[in-house]
Amino acid sequence: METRVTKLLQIEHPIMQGGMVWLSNAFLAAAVSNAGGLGIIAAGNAPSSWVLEQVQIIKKMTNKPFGVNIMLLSPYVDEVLKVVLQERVPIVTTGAGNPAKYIEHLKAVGTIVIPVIPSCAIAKKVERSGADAIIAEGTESGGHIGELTTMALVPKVVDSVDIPVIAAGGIADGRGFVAALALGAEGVQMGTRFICSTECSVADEYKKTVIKAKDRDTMVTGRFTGHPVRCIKSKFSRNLLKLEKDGITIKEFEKLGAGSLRKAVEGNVKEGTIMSGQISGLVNDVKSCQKIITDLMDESQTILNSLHKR
Ligand code: TUI
Repeated sequence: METRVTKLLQIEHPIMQGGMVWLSNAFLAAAVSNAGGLGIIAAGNAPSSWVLEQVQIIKKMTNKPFGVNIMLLSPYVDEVLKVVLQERVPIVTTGAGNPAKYIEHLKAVGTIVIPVIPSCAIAKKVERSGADAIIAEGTESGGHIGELTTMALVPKVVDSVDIPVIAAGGIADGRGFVAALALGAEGVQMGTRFICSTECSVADEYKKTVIKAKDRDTMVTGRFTGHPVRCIKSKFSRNLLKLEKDGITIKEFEKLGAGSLRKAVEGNVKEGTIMSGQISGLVNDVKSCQKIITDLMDESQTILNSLHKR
């Protein structure tokens, strides 16, 4: 399938893998890129030495395009940016903030810049600042989220900008992919689906928790901090929400939350934060990135054919 997104990124399928903090490393990203999608390494809160190492690994694992996601709340943003510029990373996505001031530096070395945005106002701002495309991410997503649903956000963003729009949030199969195309998106980004891939190095307990999750098993903590996070309900996250309601301060909240994602990623799902999207309820198996992408494209073709027949 060819769209402006496949042409811009020079990839076979308009499918990107979300830059998930502590989950999206070079091994996952290389698997997605080798399967014809766009793999993305998440810089997250890691120092630039880790990002450099991951970029060097992925360059050995694939000749295909790949990206790095810069999480703008990270204390290491400036040093990560330096590594990304030095290494001539082909594509950069950004999250958790407005990347306007970084765009011209990245574009100056030929990097394609695709910010993740939660609203039309920010979409327009980053388009004016020179973004090549945008990822419109609905509140169904895992991790740090905006307020609008994918269904309400994507068509509105499509109408508000001229650059290509990639839909994210609540997409895990061919049905979601075709729906995103119907909303005017020219590609999708998926996170949760790729957590449950053979190549994702997260602990098995994390994958099992996503697979076990039903439709209503995610919750949002930290709304009062201005940085709400969607995760799977657990003893830890329920307790965090209770403390929030009891009037804990932002500082105390952040102290409790710090390091909790990493704990879960390493297998301590009881005391950790299991970031995952609402679509966890639809993800029922672990399969290779190649199979995730081929199955999704096959399902989409079947749906599109049946629509034509109606
Ligand atoms: O960034 C994400 N997902 C993330 S980041 C993350 S690490 C984290 N952990 C705890 C608290 C906060 C972050 C885990 N998951 N997705 C992309 C995304 N970007 N979602 C929302 C946004 C966003 C929000 C505000 C993008 C731009 C923005 O701009 C506000 C402004 O300053 O104009």
